[in-house]
Amino acid sequence: MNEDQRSLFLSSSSHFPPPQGVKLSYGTSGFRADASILQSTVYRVGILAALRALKTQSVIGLMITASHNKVSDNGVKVADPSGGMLSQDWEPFADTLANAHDPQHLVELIAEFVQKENITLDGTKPVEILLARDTRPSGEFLLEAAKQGIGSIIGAVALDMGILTTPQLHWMVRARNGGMKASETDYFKQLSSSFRCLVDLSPSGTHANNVDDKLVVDGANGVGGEKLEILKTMLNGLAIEVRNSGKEGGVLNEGVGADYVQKEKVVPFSFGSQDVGLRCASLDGDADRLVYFIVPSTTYANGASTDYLKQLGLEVTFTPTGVKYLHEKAAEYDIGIYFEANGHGTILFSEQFLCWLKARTTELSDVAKGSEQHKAALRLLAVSELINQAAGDALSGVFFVEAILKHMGWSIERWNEIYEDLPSRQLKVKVVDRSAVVTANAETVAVTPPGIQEAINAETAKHPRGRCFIRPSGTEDVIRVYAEASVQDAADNLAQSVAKLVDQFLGFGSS
Ligand code: G16
Repeated sequence: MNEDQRSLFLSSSSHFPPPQGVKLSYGTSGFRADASILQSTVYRVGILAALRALKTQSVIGLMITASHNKVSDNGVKVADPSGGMLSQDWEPFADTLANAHDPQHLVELIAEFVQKENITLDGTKPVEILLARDTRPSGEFLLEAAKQGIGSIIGAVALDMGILTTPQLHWMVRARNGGMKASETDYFKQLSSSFRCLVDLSPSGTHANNVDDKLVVDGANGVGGEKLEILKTMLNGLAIEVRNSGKEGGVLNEGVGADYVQKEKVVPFSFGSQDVGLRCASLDGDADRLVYFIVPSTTYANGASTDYLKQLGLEVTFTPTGVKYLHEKAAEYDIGIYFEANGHGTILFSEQFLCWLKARTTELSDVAKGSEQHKAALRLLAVSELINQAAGDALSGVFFVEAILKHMGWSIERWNEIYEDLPSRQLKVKVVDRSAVVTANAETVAVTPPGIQEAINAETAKHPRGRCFIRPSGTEDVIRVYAEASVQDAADNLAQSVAKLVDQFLGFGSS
């Protein structure tokens, strides 16, 4: 590292001392904490993103969001050149950077890493980092810290894309690295044209059964509602009403949003008896989760969905919670589909499979054009454009679901009937130290604290079809408890008794 670079680091890092007495870690979805302590972390992630761009010689993304967390929290995460999450091998360096105290030490750590990774810091090959944030008020000053971090690396250029959904930023990074146009308008155009294409390819006569009724969307008082308002003006024939868009004065993620609807099993603020029979959907704060529901009960996947998918002959595999694990697994298939129960998810198509599909659409004889086989290939290609392959995207998800319902001629009730959910309950328990729970087998077994898994097993055995597990949250200071059983009361009781166990083993002893 040359002297200019060294002194640039020293002077800029002295403005961003890390918070005292806090150890931060790049968790399930980047760093998350109360926004007031995040300035130095975001500055350092700016440095990390710039180094990642130099290392890969590609466009990198930096998103400031705390997604479903409360409005006073914020967070930061990096999007890799593919548009996916930061490669997991770089996470330990992110932790080291975030927790380094003295500016001199920080510079030494960076110099060492740059040498190990063979990164050239002479500005001869400039790189770009796309920055965006959600609607949290703290996003503005945190974005400034990220710019300072990027600016402290010679040859790294920060491009502020403004307020975006998280999946929009991931999409832009992927598109730019693929040599495609990547503005917000390009994103809207791709979604709307592939949606129109799918609707045009729907079998005729499938628009019956109330499927043309309007869709009512809860925007979680976040960025998604506002973007959906723009997108819907580009589409005829789809009536969408957006509520909780944030303009009505509601608070982000408070009594609204996909996390609230799915975990609490209640309808969001401003939804009620007037909406019975309508198709409703809920986004989360940064619009990367989507949950469809009907008033008064929610429809989302649980253990019963696994059985259903297996019955269809599909291969089902498990990973720990977190899209960063799921995405990596899905990328191993020609078509990899992952959706978490909480509404995150997307579909990945391998390049090889897409090439094969394209060949199917062009190589067919004139007679075969217009055949069912031809249409099926065109549909799959349109799906690969509509679905955001960089990251799970609630906006693209809405249009994908709407296209499928139109294609099948299904109402939301009909969709809900394809299998029956097992009753379930999720609870969270505040604990002194969430890292005291260590899990194994894709988070289905708690290895520590000793004895807790045996106690959970004993509770679970009391309930027919009981299933229960605990895991430390990757985004909040809590332990999550998930329980299923043959009837709702039993699922509720199982979750309650295991929450008590968690509290006895490592909590504050309050329950
Ligand atoms: C993030 C991840 C999700 C994961 C969720 C789990 O969601 O992106 O893949 O399901 O965390 O959160 P926890 O560990 O607290 O249960 P988000 O929407 O907060 O970015």
